[in-house]
Amino acid sequence: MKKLLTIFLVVLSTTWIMAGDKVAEQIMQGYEDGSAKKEDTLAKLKMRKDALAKAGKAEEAKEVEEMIESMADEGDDQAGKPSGTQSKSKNDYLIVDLKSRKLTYSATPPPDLLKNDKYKTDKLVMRRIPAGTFMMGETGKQHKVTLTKDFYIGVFEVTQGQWENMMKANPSEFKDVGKDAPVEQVSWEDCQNFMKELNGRKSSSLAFRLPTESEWEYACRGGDKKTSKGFKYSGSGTLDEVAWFKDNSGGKTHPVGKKKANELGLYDMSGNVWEWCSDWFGEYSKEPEKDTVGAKSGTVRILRGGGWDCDAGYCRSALRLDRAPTHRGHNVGFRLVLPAQ
Ligand SMILES: [Ca+2]
Repeated sequence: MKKLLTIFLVVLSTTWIMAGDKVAEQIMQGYEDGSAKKEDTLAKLKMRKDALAKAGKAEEAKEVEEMIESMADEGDDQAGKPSGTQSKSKNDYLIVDLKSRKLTYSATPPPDLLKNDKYKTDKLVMRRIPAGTFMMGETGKQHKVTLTKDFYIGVFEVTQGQWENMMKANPSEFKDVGKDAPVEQVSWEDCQNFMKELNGRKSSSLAFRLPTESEWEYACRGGDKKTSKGFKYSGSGTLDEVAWFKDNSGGKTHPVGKKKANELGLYDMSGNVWEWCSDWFGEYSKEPEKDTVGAKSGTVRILRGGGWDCDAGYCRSALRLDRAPTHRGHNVGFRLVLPAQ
């Protein structure tokens, strides 16, 4: 009996040490939800790092060290400061807990955004896009569009992990790529069901939806003149820097957030998977427009951005594609929008 108990205790303590990431994650959670100060969080992370190093967990200790470094690199304007001292950009980022539907606002992206899988599975990270005006459509045929309201848009395409969290199933063809790869084989109508689930089937104030085509292109182009650098693709004139497409994808999707972000910190707007927009397809107006929502009715919905199997030309920020709302493809996914309050 005593021997069994000893084994149990050894297993228990080993498990605790193995869960290095989990402990660091819990420490970070307090910082992200604003209940812990930056200096206290840093001190706790340093203690955790030392404990891991002592226990011979060099790899885990290094991960925590990286979290500490990226936090130290941040400016002072961020979540975790007492209210009243935050700048008006305190709501630049929104972190959605997919299980509890809790929304947490922050001035900065999570320091471990690209390193911690939870932001690509159990949580959803969105960026606030300020209202503004831009030139929409193909060069030479552009028309002026003004978006009068700020909105949040996912920094990543919706992933297989996030889809599974809501729908308890994964329709994707490329399951082997991982839970952090974009969900595909989802129709426009499937996406509506996902959003119903996320928004809550009962009374709820959540209003996640697909981006309108103009919101999508505005975000893809990096916003208005103040922020956009006018690239041909989202975030670069060189597609390989920012996108998975025919020439570099190896015939499959890739985990989100592995290429360079665009001017607004959004990943994979060009390439990886095509992204559904809310609009019915319609011809553009030649006149300036505001808050466009597409044709009043139709038979095909808009897709944007190109996918892993596309030639570069299909990944241009201006390129439009349309498909029936029931269409499912192994190169078609989506990202979410939430109107800003
Ligand atoms: Ca994409």
